[in-house]
Amino acid sequence: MSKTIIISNRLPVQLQISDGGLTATPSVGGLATGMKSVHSGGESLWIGWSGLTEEDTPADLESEIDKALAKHGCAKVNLTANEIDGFYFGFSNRTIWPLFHYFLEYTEFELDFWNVYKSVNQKFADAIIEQSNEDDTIWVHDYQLMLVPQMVREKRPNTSIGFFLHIPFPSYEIFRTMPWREEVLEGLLGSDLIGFHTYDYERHFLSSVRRLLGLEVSFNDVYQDHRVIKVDSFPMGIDYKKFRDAAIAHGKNAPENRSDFQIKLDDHKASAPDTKLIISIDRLDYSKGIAKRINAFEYFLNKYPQYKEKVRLIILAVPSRSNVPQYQLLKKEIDELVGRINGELSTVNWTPIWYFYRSMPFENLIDLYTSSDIAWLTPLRDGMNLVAKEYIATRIDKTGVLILSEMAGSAYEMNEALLINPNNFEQQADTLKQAITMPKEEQMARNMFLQNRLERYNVEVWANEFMNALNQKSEGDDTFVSQ
Ligand code: GDG
Repeated sequence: MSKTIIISNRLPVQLQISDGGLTATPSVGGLATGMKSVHSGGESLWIGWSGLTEEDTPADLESEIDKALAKHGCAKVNLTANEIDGFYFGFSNRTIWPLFHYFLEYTEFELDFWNVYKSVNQKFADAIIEQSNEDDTIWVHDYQLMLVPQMVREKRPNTSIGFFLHIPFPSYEIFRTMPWREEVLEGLLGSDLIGFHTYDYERHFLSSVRRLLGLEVSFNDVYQDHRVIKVDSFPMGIDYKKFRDAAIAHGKNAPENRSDFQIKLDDHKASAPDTKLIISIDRLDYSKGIAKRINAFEYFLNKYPQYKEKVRLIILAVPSRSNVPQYQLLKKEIDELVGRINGELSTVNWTPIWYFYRSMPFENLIDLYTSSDIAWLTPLRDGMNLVAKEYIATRIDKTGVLILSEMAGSAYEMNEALLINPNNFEQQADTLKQAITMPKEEQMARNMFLQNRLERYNVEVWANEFMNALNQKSEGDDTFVSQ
């Protein structure tokens, strides 16, 4: 029986080794949820790195780990600490991530990183070959594994292979600076279907294929060596029901069942009922524009001083890639900015910024979404940005204002939000004022459209549409004869 093979850098399962033994818990990320409809019922296998390096895996637990993963339909690729350094912290996060988010100044073109990236991609491809049959369908995810489709194609010329990129694909002018640009494009073109979040990313990719490889591109088909590769956009949705149900349950919570965090938020509201809460939630990443947002907040308070003591910015910055120097510098910059602004502007009754550098449990994330009046998300570049969608999904009474950067992929589908250019402080200050003073009826009218769309195009629909397009592609006879 044919099955679906999903491949991503990390498995959707968290392994923990302690004195009590081994535990494997499913992770609750967006990708894992979205793939539920694809990854279920024993007809699929998910291949990825377990999160434990070879050095950290006790030899006597090896088979126990394999068994624990198999229970979740997963199989692991073993990686050494050195490989993680070069492949993940190196090429993926010091070359591809900054380049694809237009941070050329942070991009490092290191031959050593590239070589490890190639060899680790080969490891993933080998694991796929070993665990799959010719008639299986393969879905590869994201920028860490861009060479895998071609590596699998070499051994499996007739297998159906899909690839989805979760981050932006940059314009040709940016992409062309990479020394290994042709190899990366060739790697991706091993797929039958290549998916992006937006039409713009798709267009950028096709332009690079045409100009760097000289291949024929017609509409959204690429013609290569008697093969036709389909390129399309599939904007990723969220698990709408999960967020909505959590918000409804949250609203019904008896006061004694409130989380400690919610009690603090409620106390704050009770003591300052006129104060508007603005939230921003991101991984601590330079692409998310957190430092600029804090500067823009200071600008806003100086431009409209009447809002001092009337607004509070809550920043949740989730630790991320702290081995990469750029992330360490950013952490320092944000610590200092928050300290300076709070030091300069705080009063006995008011601290302008509450800053949390940690990951919060899902329950507290819902506390934040449901307690805030405004969500302010200002990425400088972002493939999609799911936080924007999650915030809207949790607004049960349809109130709440979303201010969203037009540089986020989600902005293309969220026109009713207040869209801003994150580099324009003047515009952001005025938009914050607009959000603070927006009548409830207007908030509700905007959010009604947003919620309807999010409910319809949820993450399951996203996964199914991609799989259907891939299956249709392999059913159709679209090999071509070159002239
Ligand atoms: C990449 C692309 C694209 C955040 N803080 C906490 C927490 N979260 C959850 C959110 C959301 C997810 O993490 C973040 O997703 P984003 O889409 O905002 O951003 P990236 O992590 O950069 O994801 C992005 C995405 O892939 C999907 O293709 O949208 O553009 O960069 O789901 O809820 N969850 C919990 N505690 C936290 O403190 N539990």
